[in-house]
Amino acid sequence: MQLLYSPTSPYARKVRMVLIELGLDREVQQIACDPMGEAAKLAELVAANPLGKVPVLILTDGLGVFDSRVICDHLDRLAPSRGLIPIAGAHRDRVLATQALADGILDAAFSTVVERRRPPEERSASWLARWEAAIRRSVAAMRNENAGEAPRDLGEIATAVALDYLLFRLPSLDWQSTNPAMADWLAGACAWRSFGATRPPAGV
Ligand SMILES: N[C@@H](CCC(=O)N[C@@H](CS)C(=O)NCC(=O)O)C(=O)O
Repeated sequence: MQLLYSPTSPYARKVRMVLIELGLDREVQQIACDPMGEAAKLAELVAANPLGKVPVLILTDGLGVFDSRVICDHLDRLAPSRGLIPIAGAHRDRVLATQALADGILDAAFSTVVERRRPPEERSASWLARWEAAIRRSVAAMRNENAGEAPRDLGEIATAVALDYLLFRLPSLDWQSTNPAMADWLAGACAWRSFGATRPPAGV
């Protein structure tokens, strides 16, 4: 299997953390690509995912599996003994809803990053304000037990990825000062091996 990813993509980071936590990282060749780069260099990416987005997992039969939630579900079924997604019941709903909240923060944050790169006269102040409000409400809604030595489930992985992406790309939001409990939780999550091994490169 191959994973097309970008080192700065938080959605790809979630998948890469899942690979490590499930002990599958050696079975998947990870190939870096820039989805926002030159169209001519993206033939392999768009062949695997017509949306032109990373991450994409290319299975041994050539099928491109996307998006990150579908990839995580696929990988989790390959390693049922570890299991990051509960098989059924209210616990499953909670884990998947936690992932959805974290991914929703990423959607708003990624849109903000892209919007801020446009010329000032083309930026939409109303969309930027709407995304910021959604991020602030969503971080305020986050709850977690103390971070253990390793993530308990996919919801915890997605939460750590989303909060760290905000620090990486939108530090001026300063979500920590209004959410100190989640800041403490993230400080604990920083010790996870999968978190440290997938940090985005500085200065990109
Ligand atoms: N919902 C998708 C989002 C993936 C996504 O937006 N990836 C970004 C990189 S962080 C991308 O490839 N963007 C390229 C584009 O929007 O054209 C997932 O969970 O995989």
